[in-house]
Amino acid sequence: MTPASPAPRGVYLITPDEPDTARLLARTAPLLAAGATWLQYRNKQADTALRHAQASALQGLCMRYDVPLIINDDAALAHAIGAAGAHLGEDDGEIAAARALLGPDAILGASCYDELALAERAVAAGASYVAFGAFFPTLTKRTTRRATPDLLRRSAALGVPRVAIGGLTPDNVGPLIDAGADLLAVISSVYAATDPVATQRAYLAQFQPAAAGTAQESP
Ligand code: 3NM
Repeated sequence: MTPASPAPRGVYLITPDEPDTARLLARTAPLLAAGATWLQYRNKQADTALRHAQASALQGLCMRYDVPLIINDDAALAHAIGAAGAHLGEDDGEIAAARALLGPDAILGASCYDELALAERAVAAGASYVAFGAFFPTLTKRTTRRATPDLLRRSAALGVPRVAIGGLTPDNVGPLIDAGADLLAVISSVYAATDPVATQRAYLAQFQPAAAGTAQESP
C-alpha cells in the first residue's frame, strides 16, 4: 500500500484494549479474512513491552491477510516492527517527523477532530489520510469534540482519504458515506458485537460493490 495506490474504502478496524495477545489475534483474524481494509493497533492500557509484542504479532497476521497495519500514537513502534504506518493524535508528535522516520510510502494519519484547519496542516506536513470525529457519542474514548458530515464534504479538496470515527454503527454511517467518508473507523461496534464478522459486513455492504467484496453484474 502506497499513497499512489487506489483510494482505500471500507472498514478501518481498530483493536480494543485486549490484554491477552492470543485472544487479540483470535478476535482479529476472522475480521481481516472477512475484508477489513486497514487495521490499527491501539491499546491504551498496555505497557511498552506488551505493545511491542502485540504490534509484532498483529504485523505477522496482517502480512498473512495483506492488510496494512497502522500503529496508534507511536511512529517509532511502527518503524521498529515494519508496520505499514502510524496514526498520530494531537499529543503524539509531529507528522513531519513521523514522515521522515517512516518514509514516503508509509500510511500516516492524523486525528483532526472537528477541525478542517488541523487536517489542512496535517496534509501539508505529510499525512496521507485524515480522521475526523467523534461523529456520535462513544464510550470508548473520552472526547467532547463532535464532527459533522459537512466536515467530510468540506475536506474533499484535501485529496487524501477521509476517515470517520467515533460511535459508528452500521445504522448511522449512511450519511457519512454519502458525505464522502472513505473509511469507517470502528472499535466497539465490531469487536463487541455478538457476530463481529456480520457487523463488519453490514458496514462494507454500504459501500460500492468493490469495497463490499460483492461485485454485482450489470443487468
Ligand atoms: N478516536 P468506537 S473517537 C479512538 O474522535 C477514537 O478522534 C476518536 O471507538 C476521535 O468505535 C474514538 O468504539 C473511539 O466508538 C472509537
